[in-house]
Amino acid sequence: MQGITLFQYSLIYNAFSFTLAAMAATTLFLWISRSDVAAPYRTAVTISGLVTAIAAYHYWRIFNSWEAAYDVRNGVVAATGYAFNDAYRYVDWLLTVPLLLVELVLVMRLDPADARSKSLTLGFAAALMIVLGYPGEVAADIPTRALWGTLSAIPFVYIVWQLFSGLGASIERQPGAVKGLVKQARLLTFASWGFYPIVYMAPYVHLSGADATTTIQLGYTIADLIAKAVVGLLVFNIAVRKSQLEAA
Ligand SMILES: *C/C=C(C)/C=C/C=C(C)/C=C/C1=C(C)CCCC1(C)C
Repeated sequence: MQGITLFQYSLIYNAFSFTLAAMAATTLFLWISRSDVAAPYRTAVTISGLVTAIAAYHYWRIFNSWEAAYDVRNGVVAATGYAFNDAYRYVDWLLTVPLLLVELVLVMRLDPADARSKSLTLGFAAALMIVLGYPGEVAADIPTRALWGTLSAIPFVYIVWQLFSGLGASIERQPGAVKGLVKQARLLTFASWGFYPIVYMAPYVHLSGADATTTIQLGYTIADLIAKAVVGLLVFNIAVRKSQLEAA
């Protein structure tokens, strides 16, 4: 890639490093605090920590790949010839996106049959969305990017529709004291997930080269922090509240 500035290089370098630390710390917190919630919610908290653990691992790989792709000498950044590997991100999403939906379904504590079928259909739609997005992400031209992006948007729309209609009814049945928090988790999920396709479209508006790379990497990183770490902590909070309610 041509002409990445030292500022752009350092911004992404530091964003990856920060995110690696944040994901690892969230994992530790969630797993250590697991015993603070009642037994029916422990799996939700374990899975929240698993999501941030998988992300921490991939940010470590992404960070190393970024470092290997450039050489910084006397304030000048030059490509080393080693490609920056975008596949880590998509492999991460393939694992974490279905788990994030399962985490939401579990903390709502639906009846077991309902929870199983919702986890399966939502998990499958999420995996399909990621698999269809990847060929577009690595495509060299805009029409190919747009084609796969549009295909990937079909399962995305299905998931959003399920979050608001299918799970909507179950959210209304949540105890009053946590209904607000569950709605917050859903809204934060919707807002952060909606950010990914927007970031994906950066090259559509004539952003290219280092500017496109910087926008895409920074955008996905911020969205990951919210969708995984912040939502994970919110799910933990919901689990704590529901445990207290049910104990009383
Ligand atoms: C932790 C990672 C998460 C929550 C990733 C979510 C990713 C998406 C919602 C991606 C969606 C995409 C589209 C809807 C179309 C364009 C291609 C994608 C894969 C960026």
